[in-house]
Amino acid sequence: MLRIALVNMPFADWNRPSFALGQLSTLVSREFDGRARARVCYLNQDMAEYFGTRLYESLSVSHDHVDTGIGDWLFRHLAFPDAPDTAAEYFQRYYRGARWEDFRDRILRARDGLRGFCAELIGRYRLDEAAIVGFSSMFAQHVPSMALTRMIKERNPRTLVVLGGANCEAPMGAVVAEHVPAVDFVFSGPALHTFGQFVQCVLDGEPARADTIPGIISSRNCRDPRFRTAIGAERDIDDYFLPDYAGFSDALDSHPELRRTGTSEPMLFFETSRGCWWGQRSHCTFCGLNGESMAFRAMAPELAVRQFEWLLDPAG
Ligand code: B12
Ligand code: SF4
Repeated sequence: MLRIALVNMPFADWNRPSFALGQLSTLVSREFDGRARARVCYLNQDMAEYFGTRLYESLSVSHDHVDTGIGDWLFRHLAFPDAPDTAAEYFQRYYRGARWEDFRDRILRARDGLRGFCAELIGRYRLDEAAIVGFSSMFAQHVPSMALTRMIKERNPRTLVVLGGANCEAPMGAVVAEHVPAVDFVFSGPALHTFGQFVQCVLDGEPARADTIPGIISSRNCRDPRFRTAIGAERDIDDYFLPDYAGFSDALDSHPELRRTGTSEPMLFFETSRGCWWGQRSHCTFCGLNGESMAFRAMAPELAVRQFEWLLDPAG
């Protein structure tokens, strides 16, 4: 049985599941039943407890912090240990003055303990024993994912580490494949076809065969324009994937402190459309979606209703 760990890193909100990882987990059970098993691991909730719920909430959503890149900066020394420390320059540029003194102390203390805590989490979730570890990267999850990737590879170089999500869509994904050797494959754009194809390559003992699949980028194919600028083939939205939320509810159960001390309420997602109705006519200048994933696609209404029924009564 191929063991796959799908990881949601900080600074994803602690109170929401990763819809992407939930879908990919369902894909694995649907297409590889008995041959591969996926589990979604909410390390962001462990990290929320580590930082303290209120500080974590503010680091992940407040514009005081989202705009300073602090989520990525905090994990920089673990992802790129050979790079010189930038704490002095960073705090010269951001969080200057007496108003931020306590915050700076708290952040530096938290940063000092991150290596030990990440090592503990790798052990707790047995990430170095998985055949494949997949990270979903949106916004400030990028460097935290690379940090853990590096630490997993140090423990077990045979674990295949892959990265996908909004931060990996072409042309960003190719740059990661080129410059971050610890990441074996990067998934650009939709992955409901490509991830299954990749798992099949691994089951066949030929992971490098994935280099021939548009939407999957490695250090070998990243300079070839056919792969560098490609996104994965789209799966019909009416090919219905209920997300696997089991890992999310387990994580909430094992971190009651978050609900007790946080200001956010847990919530679940549903998907009834993809792309953007507005953007396909008039693309906003600050938008992170590219032209290829912009076309609006709506789910058949009866499937949307079935999804709501499932959300309201998952056992029914
Ligand atoms: C829903 C949504 C939200 C929700 C929920 C976010 C959440 N925590 O899950 C809310 C409203 C809370 C939100 C908030 C924010 N969001 Co938002 N959000 C979206 C939106 C509309 C959809 C994301 C989604 O779930 N799609 C459905 C899933 C299934 O698609 P997906 O994530 O792309 O996953 C597919 C592939 O990428 C791939 N994949 C993904 N992960 C992985 C992992 C592996 C291993 C593999 C193989 C493949 C893979 O496979 C999936 C299936 O095909 C996108 C825009 C968009 N249409 O994509 C913006 C978007 C992701 N958000 C964005 C931003 C910037 C933010 C904020 C930072 C805004 C802010 N300044 O506060 C916050 C961050 C909140 C936080 N800390 O978590 C940007 C991200 C840019 C970037 N490069 O990362 C996007 C792309 C919007 C944009 N126009 O630029 N967001
Ligand atoms: S930012 Fe992008 S996704 Fe949002 S409305 Fe504008 S075009 Fe659509």
